Amino acid sequence: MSSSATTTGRFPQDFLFGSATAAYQVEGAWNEDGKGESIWDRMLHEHPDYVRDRQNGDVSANSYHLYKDDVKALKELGAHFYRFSIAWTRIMPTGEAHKINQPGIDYYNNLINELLANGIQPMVTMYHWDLPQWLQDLGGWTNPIMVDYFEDYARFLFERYGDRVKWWFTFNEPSVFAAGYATERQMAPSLNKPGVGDYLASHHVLIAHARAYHLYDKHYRPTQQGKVSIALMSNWYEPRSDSTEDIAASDRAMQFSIGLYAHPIFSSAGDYPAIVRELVDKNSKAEGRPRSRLPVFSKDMIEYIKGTSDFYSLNYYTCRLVSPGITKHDPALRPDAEVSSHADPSWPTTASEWIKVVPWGLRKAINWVHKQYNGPTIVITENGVPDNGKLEDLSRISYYRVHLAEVLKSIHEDGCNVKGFTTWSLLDNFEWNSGYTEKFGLYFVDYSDPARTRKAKASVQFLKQIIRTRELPEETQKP
Ligand code: GBE
Repeated sequence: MSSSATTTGRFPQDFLFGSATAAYQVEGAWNEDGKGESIWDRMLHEHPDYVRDRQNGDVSANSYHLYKDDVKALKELGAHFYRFSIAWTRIMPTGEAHKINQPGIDYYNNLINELLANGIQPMVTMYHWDLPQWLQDLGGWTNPIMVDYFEDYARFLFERYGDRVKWWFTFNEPSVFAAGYATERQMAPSLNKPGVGDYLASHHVLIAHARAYHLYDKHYRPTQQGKVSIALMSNWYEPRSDSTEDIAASDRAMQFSIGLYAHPIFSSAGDYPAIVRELVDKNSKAEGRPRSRLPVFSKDMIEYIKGTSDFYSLNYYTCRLVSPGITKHDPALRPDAEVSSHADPSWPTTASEWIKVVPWGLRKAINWVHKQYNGPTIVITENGVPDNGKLEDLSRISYYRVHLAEVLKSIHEDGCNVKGFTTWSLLDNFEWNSGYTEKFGLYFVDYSDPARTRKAKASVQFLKQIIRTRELPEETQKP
């Protein structure tokens, strides 16, 4: 008998299941009804060669027009919530709060109302990478004035939607989108200022996050009673061996990829992790710079940022083995981390180059967060894998089976406070630099059909049963 259900128990009564998307990846309608231009619109219109199939999000799954179909899909799945993002440029075409776009506001009102009418809670990401180009022209996240613009935007969202939206994420994966300031041809804005642009952007993003949190806390929480968090890419970096060097490399990898963002917010000390401060300062000095490439928070700012999240939002996809050295491919492992990373050749591969199936890495990541940050409530805000294009997505079923089993272990055996799980993604969508070649959806989207019809893959029935019964089916049982 190989039942994970009997060995690891069930998902608690209050555990929530849902699915996620992001505006640029699904909405399409990139210039309709007054929407402004975002940095992804600009970058991919100018440089189609940055994307494997030279496609972009202009039309995508057309959720701007087909959101009712998306809600039907969520309903069929039995999802408790839908995590979607708002395109800043739909609400404020330039990013400026005195120029608002009513059709954009209506769109999210309609989506939110449709979700609630179907018993599905909206979870809203304010920023999933699509900055208004107008703000990028001012320097984007490298300019501290962005903190004010983001606060204006957050205020508007709380004001207009907070009566119905009770779950907010300020940012999705700052470690990933800050890489747009460090690299070329990948993330927008493709600024290629490694070790400078990415830290500067991250610094201002952390302050902007804290501003939005305090704004909510002070002015909206008393009446709206919701929660605010920030979604952090939280892949696991396993030491390559049990040598002290490799264990130290693993710690550095975790501190540079996660701690850089989580430590200022979730730790009791606040501020950047000591090892990050130490290494970037040391390297900046060795380079002959007059100051560190990693900006410094004042004492007041450290206090201001500390504690600004109501729970920990954990995105997990995969794992790497690490030892001392340098990594080129993983932007979260900046050269300052002095870490070299590899996938173990024995790990099962997937339709995505970078995702290897390493479910125990999820359990380790959850436990790491639990220990580092005093046992916060954790919601898994993304987990998923692309398939090979067939409706019988057995590889996705087995990916979720093994990852959900690790979530159960982290709850029942490790005592971690995990309260929710989110599949990435509801729909086949625009997968950034991979275009439409990587299909992460529980629902197939027919991109050859202008109607963009959605069809449930086999994993929908599998997940639906888990959501209904709160337990993992036997391995032998057909989904
Ligand atoms: C998340 O990011 C995003 O939140 C979501 O928008 C995205 O669709 C989803 O995951 C799936 O990717 O040289 O093969 O290693 C790695 C994931 C490219 C962050 C993969 C780009 C991870 C950033 C290329 N990475 N991705 S390589």
